[in-house]
Amino acid sequence: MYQFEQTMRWFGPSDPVSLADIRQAGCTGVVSALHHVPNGTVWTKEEILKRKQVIEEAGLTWSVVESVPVHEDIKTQKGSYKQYIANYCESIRNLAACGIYVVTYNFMPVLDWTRTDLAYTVEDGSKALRFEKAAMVAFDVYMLKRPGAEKNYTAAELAKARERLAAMSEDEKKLLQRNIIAGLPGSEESFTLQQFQAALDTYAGIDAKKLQQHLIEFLQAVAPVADEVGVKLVVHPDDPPYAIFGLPRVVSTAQHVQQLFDAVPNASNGLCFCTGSFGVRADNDLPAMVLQFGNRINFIHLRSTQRDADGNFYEANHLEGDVDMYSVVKNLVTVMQQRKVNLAMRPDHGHQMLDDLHKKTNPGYSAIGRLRGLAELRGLEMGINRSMK
Ligand code: CS2
Ligand code: MN
Repeated sequence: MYQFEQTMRWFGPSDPVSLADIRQAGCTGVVSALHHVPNGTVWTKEEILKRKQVIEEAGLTWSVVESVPVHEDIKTQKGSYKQYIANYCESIRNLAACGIYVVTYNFMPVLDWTRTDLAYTVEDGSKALRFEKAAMVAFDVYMLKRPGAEKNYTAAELAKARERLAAMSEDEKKLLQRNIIAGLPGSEESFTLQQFQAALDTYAGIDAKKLQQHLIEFLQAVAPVADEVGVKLVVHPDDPPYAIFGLPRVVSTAQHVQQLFDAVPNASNGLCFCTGSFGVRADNDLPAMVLQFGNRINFIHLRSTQRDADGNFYEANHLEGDVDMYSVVKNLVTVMQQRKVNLAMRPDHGHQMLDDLHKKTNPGYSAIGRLRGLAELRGLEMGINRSMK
């Protein structure tokens, strides 16, 4: 019987959630990255082994890297991008030499995952991450004042954003700005307004077609190296899975993903199946995507989101919200039996709840909310496994 390898993300020694906590949550592995190594720099064997040793001393395995970040120059094909690609290949070789074989990355321009509210109180009093459309538009058009931003929105959306802005205090505006561009856990960038606009400007003339071509060329350079050393590269989908700030998006839909596999068929070219990211779009059929990409899924993020008619969403409890978690897990269980592999899975984010409400935590990455998610998910998996016998 093949099962999820249960993991949690660990941000390294400064993470308020300890490796001992992660072990007590029932995990056997962790997902980690060398966040102190500047984006674009080679991950040396020495640094990798140092982190690996700390993890193993706690009785855990370093199962997956999330992420080796892709430098902006690679996405835009500017500056020293060829050097950065060579460095990326070197990091892959070094990870394999240290016995780490799954490497996550994303190809989102400028910003990693984006939310407007990091402490949205849900009905039961726990706190969740939320993306509110009107707040996003207000920031883009009236605070950042991105040239031409109005063209990306309808008159009704703009009116709503103006109303939203007028109701915000100065402190609330500062907080909104911080939430959007100061960098969420795991992202490698943090910006002031000016820096952010300058970063957006580097994408002038790069549409989705061009960005996709850059991703394909990146994979064409890196995948042969990954194939050779036995590393699986897994792309994390765009979060949210549609254009923001007028930036192109290329990993938001089943069609995008299929195009990547068609263009770069190498065995190492794989997917991090993140239900919380893909699930924000109603036109992504998640259980069907598991079957379509079953052979390419080499890492799994399980979480759910709840959409509303206005284009807002918040992170729901793992078994609630819009994601049909039962069908997703059932299909993943089937894929694992067919492929005869245990795939690493992590509960992706969780609510801030119970004691964690009084602690300083990384938004989305508090211990108890993720423990709740993981516990529910492993119960679901066990029930499915038993009933399939
Ligand atoms: C986020 C990101 O949704 C998520 O998992 O926490 O940090 C994500 O891990 C990265 O974009 C992957 O490269
Ligand atoms: Mn994810």
